[in-house]
Formats: sequence, structure tokens, C-alpha cells
Amino acid sequence: MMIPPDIEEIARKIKTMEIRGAALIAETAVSCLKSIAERSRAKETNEFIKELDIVARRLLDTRPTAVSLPNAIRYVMYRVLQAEERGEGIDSLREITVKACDEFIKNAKEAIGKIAEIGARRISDGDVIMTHCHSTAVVAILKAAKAMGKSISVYATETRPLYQGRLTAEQLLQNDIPVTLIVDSASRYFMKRVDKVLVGADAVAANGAVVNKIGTSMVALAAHEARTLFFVAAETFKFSPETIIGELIKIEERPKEEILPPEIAMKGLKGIEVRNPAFDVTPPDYIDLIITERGIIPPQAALTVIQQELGPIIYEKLGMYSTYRES
Ligand code: RUB
Repeated sequence: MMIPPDIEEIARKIKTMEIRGAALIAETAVSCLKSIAERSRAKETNEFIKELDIVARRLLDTRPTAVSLPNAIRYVMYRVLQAEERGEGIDSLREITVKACDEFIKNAKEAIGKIAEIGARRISDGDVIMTHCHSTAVVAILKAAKAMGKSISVYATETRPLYQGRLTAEQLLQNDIPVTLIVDSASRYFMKRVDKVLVGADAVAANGAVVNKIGTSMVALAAHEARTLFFVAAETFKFSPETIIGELIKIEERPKEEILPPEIAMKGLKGIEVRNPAFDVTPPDYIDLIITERGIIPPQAALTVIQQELGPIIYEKLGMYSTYRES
């Protein structure tokens, strides 16, 4: 099967970051699987599964770090493969796929609602919050805190090189939350005025380390030094089952043109080596709490969350839907 052009276009948009943020990437991938299931003309179950498999692998190829992407794909494929094993027919498989996709998206939306409510309770009236990058979960918490009548203000780092902080600032302004945009390197300068740092996550490892936009660990270090609380907001589908068995979360390196576009690359810099890692790892020691839809946990409880929420995904035959392995 050829990948349909509209799905190919979505994969391109994820790679170029027109579609970005761990939650949105996962939901978009699941919508693609749903669309493939709905339009499939497969007569045999194995043909149907092959079609889903090709698209799943194409999507996994787009961005390697956000573990929400393989977890979302495995959520769907686990249910489809189980149904196949039970001997269900093609119509039933199609139905099960669509249902699993709808269920994942519904759960993801509900998770954000719960995280917003739980997280907002941890924000006090008058708090000054610092955030880095753009996270749907973080914006949802800040909006909920405001809706609870808490007066808050935010420092948003601009987030080089792609300036996702501007998006955060825009969304906060739209919600009448006072926000000050700062350069990433000013985060330590302002840290003493900050009560809490709140960031999202692309992946949470079994030891409670959090992978998020490059620069997050630097902000965490500054928070640690200033004894400022450091909170992470992450749905449980961002927890990485592979890290239990010692896999490392792959850090995406993006094109150097994002840092040094050809039109500004001066002659003197021609051919210069540029590195552009998109994410970094914040160790659990710098994290006070992780806010999930199941409640607030210390980073040390990440392993338990993985075991409870993602158990079947690890132990069943879904290793191939991973961004950690060549397959
Ligand atoms: C986005 C990023 C966000 C997390 C969480 O990186 O690091 O903090 O994905 O976002 P990029 P959300 O812009 O490279 O995708 O809470 O929306 O899932």
C-alpha cells in the first residue's frame, strides 16, 4: 500500500513542526490511523493490519523524542492485534480500530482537563510562574488557576531556536494572564522573583527524569539553586515503558538551518559546525512534582505509573512500535 498523500502531508507537518507538542503529535497520529481504518478496502485482516502498520511506522519516523507518539500508536495497535488473535473478522477489526482511536483522543482530552484542575490547585493566589516552550498542559493549568480566581503572572522564555514561547505568551494574553517574554538565557536572572516553574514533558523516564524542550534542564538548575519549586505537567501517555528495560530516550537533533538560516550565515561562518538538539533531560533531583491526570506524583513514582498504566504495552508484542529501535 502507498501512504495516502494527505497522511504523507500530515507526517511532513509533524516533522517540520507545523504540528508540534507531544500531546498534539500523539492525537494527530491516532487520527491518521483512524482515517486509514475508515477508508481501508482490505478484504483480509492481515492486509488491514499491514495498512495500519505502514502508516504507524511512517508516523514513528517523524520525530523520535516525544514518547506520546509510540505510546499512542501502541494503544491502538495493541487492541487491533489482540482482536486479530481472538480471530475477529475484518469489519470487527475496523470497528475496534476506530473505537480505540476515538477512545485515545477522548482520554487525552479528559487527561488535560484533570491535569488543569489538579495542577491549578497547586498554584497560589499571587504566584509568579516561569515556563519554557509551549505546553498544552501548562497553558491549561494556568487558565484553570485564573478561572479559580487566582491572580497569577508568568515569565515565558522565548525558546530558541523556534520561539514556541511566543505561542505560550499569545495564548496567555488571550486569557488575560499577564505575561512577560524573556530570552532563554535570562531565566536565572529572573528566577529569584519566581514562585514556581511549570513545564510540560515529551517523555518521562522510569527513574523520574523528564525530557522536555532544550533548555528545560538549565531552567531547572536555576530553580534548584534559587530553591524555587519545579513542577512538570505530563499525561501518563508521556511516560516511557522502554526506559524500564534500560533504553535511553532518543534526543532529536534538528537541522542546523533552524539556528543559522542560509540568508544570515555570514561568509566567515561558512561551513561551521552547528549542533541543534531539540530536547534535554532534567534529572529527578531537580523536579518537585509531576502533575498527571491520575494525581500528583513525586518523580520517584514514575516507575509505578508505567507499570500501572502502560503494563501491557511493554510486555506484549509491541516492541516494533518504538522510536528507540531500528525495525
Ligand atoms: C514541545 C515541548 C513541550 C512538550 C509538552 O517541543 O517540549 O513542552 O511537548 O507539550 P516541540 P504538550 O515544540 O519541539 O514539539 O503539553 O502540548 O504535550
